[in-house]
Order: sequence, then C-alpha cells, then structure tokens
Amino acid sequence: MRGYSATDHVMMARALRLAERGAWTTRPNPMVGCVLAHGDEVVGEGWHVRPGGPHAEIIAIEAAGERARGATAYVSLEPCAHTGRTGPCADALVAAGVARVVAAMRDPFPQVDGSGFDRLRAAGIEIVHGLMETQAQALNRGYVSRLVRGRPWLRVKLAMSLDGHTAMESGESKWISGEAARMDVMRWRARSGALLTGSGTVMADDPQLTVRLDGPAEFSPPLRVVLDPGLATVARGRVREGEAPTLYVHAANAKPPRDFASERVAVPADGNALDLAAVLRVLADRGINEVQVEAGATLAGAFLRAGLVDEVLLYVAPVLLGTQARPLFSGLQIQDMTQRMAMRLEESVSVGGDLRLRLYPVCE
Ligand code: AOF
Ligand code: ZN
Repeated sequence: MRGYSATDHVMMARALRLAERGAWTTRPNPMVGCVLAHGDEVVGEGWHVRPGGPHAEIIAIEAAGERARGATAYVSLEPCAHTGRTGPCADALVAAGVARVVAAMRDPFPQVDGSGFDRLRAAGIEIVHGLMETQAQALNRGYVSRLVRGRPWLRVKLAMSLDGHTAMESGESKWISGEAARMDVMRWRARSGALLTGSGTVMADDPQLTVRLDGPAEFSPPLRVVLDPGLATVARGRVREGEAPTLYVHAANAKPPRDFASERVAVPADGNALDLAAVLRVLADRGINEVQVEAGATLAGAFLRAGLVDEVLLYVAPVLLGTQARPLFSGLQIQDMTQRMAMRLEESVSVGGDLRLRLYPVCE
C-alpha cells in the first residue's frame, strides 16, 4: 500500500470530477482530468473535451504557466507518450518542470500502456499510480472495455412496471415510466457512443434514438444501430431521420432495396439471429466505447443469454400491468433456483416518481 496523503486524495477526486465533464464529448477518447498543485493550492487544471482537442495535461499546464514548475500533477489516466492528434503529454509535463506525477490508472491504449510512466521516470520525475484506480476504471469503463476486451461496454435500458412487465401483450408501452425518468434516459444516451435497437422495436415503437437535450457545442449525436437481419425495416421508422447517423446490421443474405441510403454492415447469423458478439466487435472497431440497448424483451434477452450485458439500467414505475403483459427479458430458460441469474445492485435512486436501478449481471 502506497502512502498517499489526504491532499493527494482530494486532488485526485477533483481530477476525476473534471474528467467527467467530458462524458458527452470525448468519445472515442477517454475522459481525462488533470490538476496541478503545490500542496493544497491548485495552480492549474483542465480536462479533455473532444477528440482532436488538447489533452487534459496540456490545458492544466497552460493554465498554470510558470507555476507548473515544481508542482504535483494529478491525472486520472496515465499521461500519453505517443504523438497522435496532439503531442505526448509526458514530454509536456517534463518540459513544464513538474516534480511529481500521481496517476489513477494505466492507459490500456497500446501506444501508451506504461510508456508514459517510463518516460516520466526516465526524466527523473517521481511517479506513482493506482490512487483511486477503482473510480478511474469505472469512469472509463467503456474505453477500457473496448481496448481490453475488444467490445464496448453494453448497457441495457429497460422500463418496467412494479409487476415486472415492459409492455402490454399488444406491445403497447407508452409510457410506463414518467417524464423525469425519460429525461434521465436522455442523459445516459448522451454519454453513449451508440444507441442500439432491433427491427421489432422500430416497428412497434418507432423510436428516434436521438438526444433531445441541450448539449455542449462539441457534442455529436450517438450512432443509431438497428439490428435488422432481413433489412425489413430500412424503408420505415424515424430512426432514419434527423442529424444522427444510422447503421443497419443485417445477415449476409439480406438484400438492401435499390434506393437504400443508410450505412449497413453484414454479420454472421444463425437463421434470423445475428451473432451479437460479432455485432459488438463491429462497433468496437468503429471506436464505440459504450452501447446503450433500447429494445424489447426479445433482444434484451438475447444479449443477456449471450453473456454480453454489462449493466442494466432499469426504471421501475409504480404501476401494475397485469398478468398478460410482457416480461423484462424473454427466452431465459430457468427451471429452478440453481439456474437463476443474479445481478449485483450497484445503485438505487428515485427519479421523479420512479425508481432507477443500476445492476451488474454476475456469474454465480
Ligand atoms: C492523456 N491525456 O487528456 C487524453 C489522453 O487522438 P489523440 O491524439 O487525442 O489520442 C488519443 C489517445 O490519447 C487515447 O486513446 C488515450 O490513449 C490518450 N488520451 N491521454 O495523456 C488526455 N485524452
Ligand atoms: Zn496526452
């Protein structure tokens, strides 16, 4: 256990909060915050705003000016050592005369992955890492998932009644949750790289899958992804309209209509069931860190059965829909308690008149 001071904790917490300000705009890049301090006194700080823009450290160094010399730099991610769209932050920290660097976590990006630390160490700078690592990893769980597992972090958003139903038998589902919960969903959409649905939901609900909130100028709308094995819905649905791009994922034997204007990609399929792991690989290759699934029980159940669900964002409305209504996840073959699927309750808050749960499926 390394000895971190109370000041170290306070400053790193501040760097993490700064990083989070980029939640809607940094993708595919990670969220990164940086604080430069002399003891308790902050002399400069910054966060990464958008890809192609300056990294957090550069903004903090510029803000600190001459006072960067001799300071401790608190960064939520290992400073980079590569020349990408901007120069290496490790070199900038050395040139600014920073005395000590405290980082929360290593950057899994292959061109960095420890070499930022090596560079700082080689320049004689004291470097420690691992302070508040759990929080830093959680903040960038999408980015880490894409780089380490080769697939995005997958969040399934669902709204259910108190008796566990997501729609009437007819498919009618507007609205189970209240206005405040639906606005909250918009904020989760805003931080997602892709919003994914199925052709069944396009037909039944005709979602737009857009972010209807005032975002920062740097905000770009998430990619809308429709899983449509037979390309049956490409000529309909509001999901094709508006500013946001739409990607259709289909089976190889599907034939697009001649005037098909959206982007499409084929993945392996077993009959009408697309290979969901392959879908996620396609999205990772496009730099998607977080995917939010907003679909019905069929697709949500298929992702769950495939073991691909990382997080369930569940709004529980205090209404009863009765016994004929549809379940939360379809197709789970559970006969007895030994086969039950467990989830860890990460968070439980009330949003307007509804309850919002965040759950992580666990392997028992
Ligand atoms: C840092 N500080 O604030 C950020 C870092 O496209 P580029 O040139 O911006 O590079 C993106 C990569 O840089 C990204 O994958 C990650 O490894 C690192 N991001 N590093 O030192 C920052 N945003
Ligand atoms: Zn950098």
